[in-house]
Amino acid sequence: MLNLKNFINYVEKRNPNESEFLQAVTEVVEDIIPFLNENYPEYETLKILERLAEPERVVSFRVAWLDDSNTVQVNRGYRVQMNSAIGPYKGGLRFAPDVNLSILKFLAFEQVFKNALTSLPIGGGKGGSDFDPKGKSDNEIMRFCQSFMTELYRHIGAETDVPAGDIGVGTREIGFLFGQYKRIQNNFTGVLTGKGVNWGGSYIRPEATGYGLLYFVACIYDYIDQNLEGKTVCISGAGNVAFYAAEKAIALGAKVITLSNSSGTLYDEDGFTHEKLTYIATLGRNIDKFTEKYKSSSFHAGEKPWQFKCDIALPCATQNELNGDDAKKLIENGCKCVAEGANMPSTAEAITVFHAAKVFFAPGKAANAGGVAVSGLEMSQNSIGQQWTSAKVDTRLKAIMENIHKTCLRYGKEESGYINYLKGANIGGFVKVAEAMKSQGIV
Ligand code: NDP
Ligand code: 2IT
Repeated sequence: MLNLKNFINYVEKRNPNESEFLQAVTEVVEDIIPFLNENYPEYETLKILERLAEPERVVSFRVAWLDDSNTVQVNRGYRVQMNSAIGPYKGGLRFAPDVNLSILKFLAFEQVFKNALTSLPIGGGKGGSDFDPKGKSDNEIMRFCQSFMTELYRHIGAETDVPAGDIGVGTREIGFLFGQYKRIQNNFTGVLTGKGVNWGGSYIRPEATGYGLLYFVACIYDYIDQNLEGKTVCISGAGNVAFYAAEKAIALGAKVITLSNSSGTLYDEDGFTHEKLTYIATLGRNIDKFTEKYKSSSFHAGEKPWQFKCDIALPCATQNELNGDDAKKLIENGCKCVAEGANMPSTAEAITVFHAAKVFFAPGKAANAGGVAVSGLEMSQNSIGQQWTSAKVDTRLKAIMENIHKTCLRYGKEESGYINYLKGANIGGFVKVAEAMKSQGIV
């Protein structure tokens, strides 16, 4: 019998000082080990869990580049190729000053389960750099991306490893990375997703994570015979995921009252509208300027959104942005549903609070899988040399999110009737990857 404590100690010993990676592994094995002891005892001798917690390959490399004042800058680039049992490694690239191996390993580990849940043939990976894009010129971003790809290109490929965006990496960066890959390899191929729609990208990819998150939340409410009409929503972040989550929430009849970034939280008691969101998009990171135009709003410097009364909370910024105290505050204020647009935004303490209060808690690996799902659809379109309409991609995205919701119900429904979405997602993702690993032998 596998023992939870022993396994966590084993992972901790092998990966010292990697707190985020340990947190992500713990969050999964707490559900997997009891399930596995009961249903798949043979996986212990096959060391399936030990293998899942060990990246197939990690590359780390120097990225040197010249800034606009002709000063040499040195950053560190990484790619964590976690698991390829069900398809080529797939997952985003993050450019942010706090990027380190622990963060990329946690993200790559989560990605393995998330990608399996989409039901598409994609393995898990993640990469990035400690490069800080804030305040950099377009030319600096381009030179950094070119230098980064000049090493990364030898480790990736349309059927090997297909990176995409994440924090600090959007269509502009994917463009510079793609241009450099094509120049080095002399090959126009689907080696990255999140490309522009007129050069190989898929419609709906920018919207996919936020839209998919709301399709998942709509499934949760549909399950209890309700809808989102009139529900109050707090969102954190003001980037790709947060923005399109807000847009879709509003379209589904909800009232979105917050957005945020690392400087603070923007609150609008009247709720954001499509017009207000369009205006926010023009403000860049200066979302506090919104209050000058809209008197119903206020900016709360240095604060998080979780103090405001809402029915639904959607953390869409970064890991560990919602702690145990925030969770308690949300519950006190009547919040009934928390769905993660970001990866691992809730701390372990916060998740314990949500489960104890029996609120719906949808983990990122299920709720934010829409982004990578449409990336998978972009890979399909590239490989057959076609581009599908927005309507077709959106319909497929919705079906994928509904299917993930069904998987969560299948493996996460408890005797009391409470749906433990975390357990459902962990087991649902695990079963597919573990069976593939077993079939492929000891590798
Ligand atoms: P963006 O770079 O577009 O936006 C990130 C947003 O989060 C910004 O508003 C940023 O504020 C805020 N933020 C980032 N770090 C912090 C921090 N430490 N404290 C407070 N706010 C912070 O990234 P995305 O929207 O793409 O990603 C957001 C989250 O969603 C991440 O966890 C990512 O892994 C996850 N995700 C992304 C997917 C995608 O397709 N893009 C798919 C699935 C998940 P500021 O500008 O001030 O830093
Ligand atoms: O966390 C994620 O799922 C992403 N950043 C998207 C990955 C992808 O390959 O589209």
